[in-house]
Amino acid sequence: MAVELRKIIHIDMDAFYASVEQRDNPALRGKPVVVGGNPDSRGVVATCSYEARRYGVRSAMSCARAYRLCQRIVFVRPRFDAYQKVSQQIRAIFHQYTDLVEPLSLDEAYLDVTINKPGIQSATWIAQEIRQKIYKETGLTASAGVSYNKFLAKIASDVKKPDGLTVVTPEQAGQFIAQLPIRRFHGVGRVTEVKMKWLGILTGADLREHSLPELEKNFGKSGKYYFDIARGIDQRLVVPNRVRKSIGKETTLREDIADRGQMLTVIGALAKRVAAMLQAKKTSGLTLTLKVKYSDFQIVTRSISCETPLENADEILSLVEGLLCKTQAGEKSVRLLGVTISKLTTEIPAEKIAQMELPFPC
Ligand code: DCP
Ligand code: MG
Repeated sequence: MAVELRKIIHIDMDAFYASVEQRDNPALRGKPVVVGGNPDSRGVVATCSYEARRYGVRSAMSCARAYRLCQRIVFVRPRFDAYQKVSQQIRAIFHQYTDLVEPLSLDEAYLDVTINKPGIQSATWIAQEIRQKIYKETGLTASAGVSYNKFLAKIASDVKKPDGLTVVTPEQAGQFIAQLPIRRFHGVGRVTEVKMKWLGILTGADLREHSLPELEKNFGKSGKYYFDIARGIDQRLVVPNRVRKSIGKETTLREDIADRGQMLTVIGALAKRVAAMLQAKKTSGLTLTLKVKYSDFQIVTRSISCETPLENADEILSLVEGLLCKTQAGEKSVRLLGVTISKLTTEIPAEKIAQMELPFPC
């Protein structure tokens, strides 16, 4: 029986925040630009222009380190409203083609265009049209990956960044996956990468040589996922407008940090991103959770519930410091930080919110 293959596009804006800054301030064009904190404080790089990447600057690196790598870097503060606006513009373009749009962040989404509104046969053609429309309407470039599942489309969108398009056909998939270093596989984090290398798995081809029982023995439930993706199999659907139970953001730090001030800067950036996401979803939430993963990989979470819904970064920040104090962060160094808002008001009827008398454990 012939299996009908899907047509999936993954779109990701190039150096998103930095490109918006360069667009809006011509003096920044062609220059190494970092969006984030200050080089003389404990700021962290949210992102940087491709000019800055040539010097080795990367997201999540401390701004001080970025400055050491390139002293010509111009440091710019983020303007979330501007990013939000572009995000709405690109989503409107996606919906001209399909409502099967699954946004992953402000600048990134999956589209299932197997059946699409204009009735275009070629997903590659659609991806090119979308990239052109994005450029015309926003003045910004996006890269796209086109394939028959999410896994391949996402990796493909990264291949010719910036301003590129990569197609992986079913015929090409085997070869494409075989040469991929395993760290490029979505879902393979730093820990798994180390373990895979220890097992002699460096590329997709190596992964493919391991049997399902072997992979399950070493990676538990994820073993089946790795087994499948090594063969180009990924059945995950593009799920539009997921009903979210929480909105959060976490970041694995490029280097472990032990300084609380530095942690608060990272948390501040996370709080701003979470607040922007809450605004985009027109929601707010009653519970704030801080997640901390120490250098020894132990994970702890600390939560606080409020009477009135949290919706902006300042409200989140004012509470999150207290939560950090309830962890051992600082005594122990930290490799990951996360901020999540749950009990979203969109899930709770308005009259219930008014009645609620939640404890305020502070
Ligand atoms: N971002 C952030 N902190 C991070 C990673 C990302 O604040 N640790 C923000 C800034 C980015 C945006 O999210 O501009 C999108 O993230 P991407 O990973 O897509 O990175 P970019 O769009 O900046 O660059 P690329 O061209 O590699 O996609
Ligand atoms: Mg991007």
